[in-house]
Amino acid sequence: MRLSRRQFLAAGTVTGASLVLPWQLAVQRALAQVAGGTLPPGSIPKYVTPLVIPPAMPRTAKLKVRGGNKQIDYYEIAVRQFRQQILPPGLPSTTVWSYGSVTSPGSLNYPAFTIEAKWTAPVRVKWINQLIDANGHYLRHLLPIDQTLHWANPPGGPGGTDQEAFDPTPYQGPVPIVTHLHGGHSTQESDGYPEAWFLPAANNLPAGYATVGSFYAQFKAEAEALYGQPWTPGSAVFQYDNDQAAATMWYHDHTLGMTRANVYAGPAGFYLLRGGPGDEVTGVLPGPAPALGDPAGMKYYEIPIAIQDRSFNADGSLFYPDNRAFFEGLNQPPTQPYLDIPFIPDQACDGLPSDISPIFNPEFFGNTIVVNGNTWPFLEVEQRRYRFRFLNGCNSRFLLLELSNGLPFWQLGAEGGFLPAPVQLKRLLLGPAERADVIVDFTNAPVGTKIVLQNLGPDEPFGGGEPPGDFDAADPNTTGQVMQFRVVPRTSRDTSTPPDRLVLPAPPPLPQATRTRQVSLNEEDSRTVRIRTDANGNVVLDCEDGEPFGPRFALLGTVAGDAGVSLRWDDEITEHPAVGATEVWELYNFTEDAHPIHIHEITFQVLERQPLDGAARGPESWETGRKDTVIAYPGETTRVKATYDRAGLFVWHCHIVEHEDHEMMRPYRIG
Ligand SMILES: [Cu+2]
Repeated sequence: MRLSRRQFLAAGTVTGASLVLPWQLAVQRALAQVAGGTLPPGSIPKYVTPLVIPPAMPRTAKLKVRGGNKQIDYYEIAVRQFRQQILPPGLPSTTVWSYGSVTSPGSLNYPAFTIEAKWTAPVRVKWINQLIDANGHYLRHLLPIDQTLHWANPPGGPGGTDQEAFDPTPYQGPVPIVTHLHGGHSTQESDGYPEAWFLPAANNLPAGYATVGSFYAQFKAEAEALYGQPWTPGSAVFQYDNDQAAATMWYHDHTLGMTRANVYAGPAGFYLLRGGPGDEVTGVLPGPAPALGDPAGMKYYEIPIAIQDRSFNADGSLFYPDNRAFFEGLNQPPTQPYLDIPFIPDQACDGLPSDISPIFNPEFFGNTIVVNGNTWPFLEVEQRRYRFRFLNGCNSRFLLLELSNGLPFWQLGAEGGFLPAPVQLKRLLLGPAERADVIVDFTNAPVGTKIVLQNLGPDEPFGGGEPPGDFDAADPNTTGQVMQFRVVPRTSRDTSTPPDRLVLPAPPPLPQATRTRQVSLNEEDSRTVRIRTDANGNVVLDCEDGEPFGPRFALLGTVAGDAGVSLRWDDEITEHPAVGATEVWELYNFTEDAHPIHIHEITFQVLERQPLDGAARGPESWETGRKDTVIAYPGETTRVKATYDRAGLFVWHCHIVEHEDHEMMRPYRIG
């Protein structure tokens, strides 16, 4: 039996490395090269482009708060399409999307400029969808969009949005967007709810298309009443109170069923919240970070670093797969070995239609590493301490970072603010959407040293553990490298405190939990497509003796007895904490992979993890602060505790965005 990449991994997990059979080794070798577009990653020169340090996003205005003397930082930020040199000079530029201030055209960049926010000072953003051309006509998506998922579905028209469609062709219409502030403590209408998307105000929107998602009108009315600023067509006005602890946040698209493609095309940026009791560090942190009004040539010692995997074509365009065969490591017929099964809406077994989407890939691994918008950049670092805010901005890839000269990371914080104390780490594990606020001390690294930030995570789904025993590390020639640090002499005195002497503000203790919820992570194979592998290695339909084709999708749900109950995006809400309630959520992972689970609106404390048949263990040292995303390992229950303090409709989901887009997301309601 041929194993899919996922099944192979599961077999590896169960049997252990010592029992690998020869044919499995062949599969392993085949996996060593990550498939992608027509530009071979090995042909891209490394460490020729300096790291871009995203400047602070320019404000549009300062506004007075209604009935108060507080000021609001006001931004008008649009998503636009443009070309950027992501590959090194000499190679073609790439068409991407990103955010930029409409009142400062030079601010359009992938990744987006950083929004700098101050504790309790509100930030208001008018998010504008400007995915239109010079004639005001809508732009099509850069990437193939599968319409058979439960997705935004503008062609469904008003009343037919946010549903599955049965059209197997890629979507060619105007692009819906809605922005989520990841880590935000937002009112529901400002959270970027996946069904609150909006199309651009193009002058050729197709007749009959819905221009907004099913929750847009309600949230528009609520936000206009709250903030007094109208939502004009093609936009939404969100306001962020910034009343939570200082933290490394980021903003990115969250549209139902197409987040993977919207984010892969580029729109994402850092949002750094500073000040308040959560930022009261005893000692001096390395800085400064980019700020508004900085003179040219300013030196920065606090730098955000967004790591993403991408694949490219020879013409510089982004590659993202356009058919399910890619995920299976197969071809499309007639090229052998091929995947030849019926897809939605064609008939499969038992007289029933297929339930497998034709374009969608259950995960995606790029073969090139992009850091702050460039492939494999370098950064000159002085012989001093630096503060880096790492973000794993990959779609599916878990990163396991290590410095090639053995320098340690001092991790100070995670998604929800500072840890109780700095922790020294040789390796930094980051699941998709996780952040690590770290200090690296280059003081004693000799001038001229070239240090590679390496990635030892796998080029495939992560199940926990360390290489080489538990999995093969990423290809050391490509995805095993992230960026390079080049040590140069110090140009000024380093006034920062050695990391082991920093005293960090401990997160305030959470009250006793009043309720424990059991929720589940599940995976399903096809119910109507059964397959076998023929003598030529082709995977074909076999309704008589075949095995279920899979995976169809991963899901969240509840727990009954010792089994997961899978629920879909549009099933009734099952999680509704009371306003102010403190709850423990037990995340039962019944799948074969680790999933980074993100709960919107709150930050949680990771209490412990427990194998389904074993003893509990406490959180990792770097998980002892507040977090908003946690790795739930296969075959384990992960317990997280939070106070659900603000009423509203929010979501929780897996941040492998391919999973999130295809049912591994659930709404939940506070109050
Ligand atoms: Cu997942």
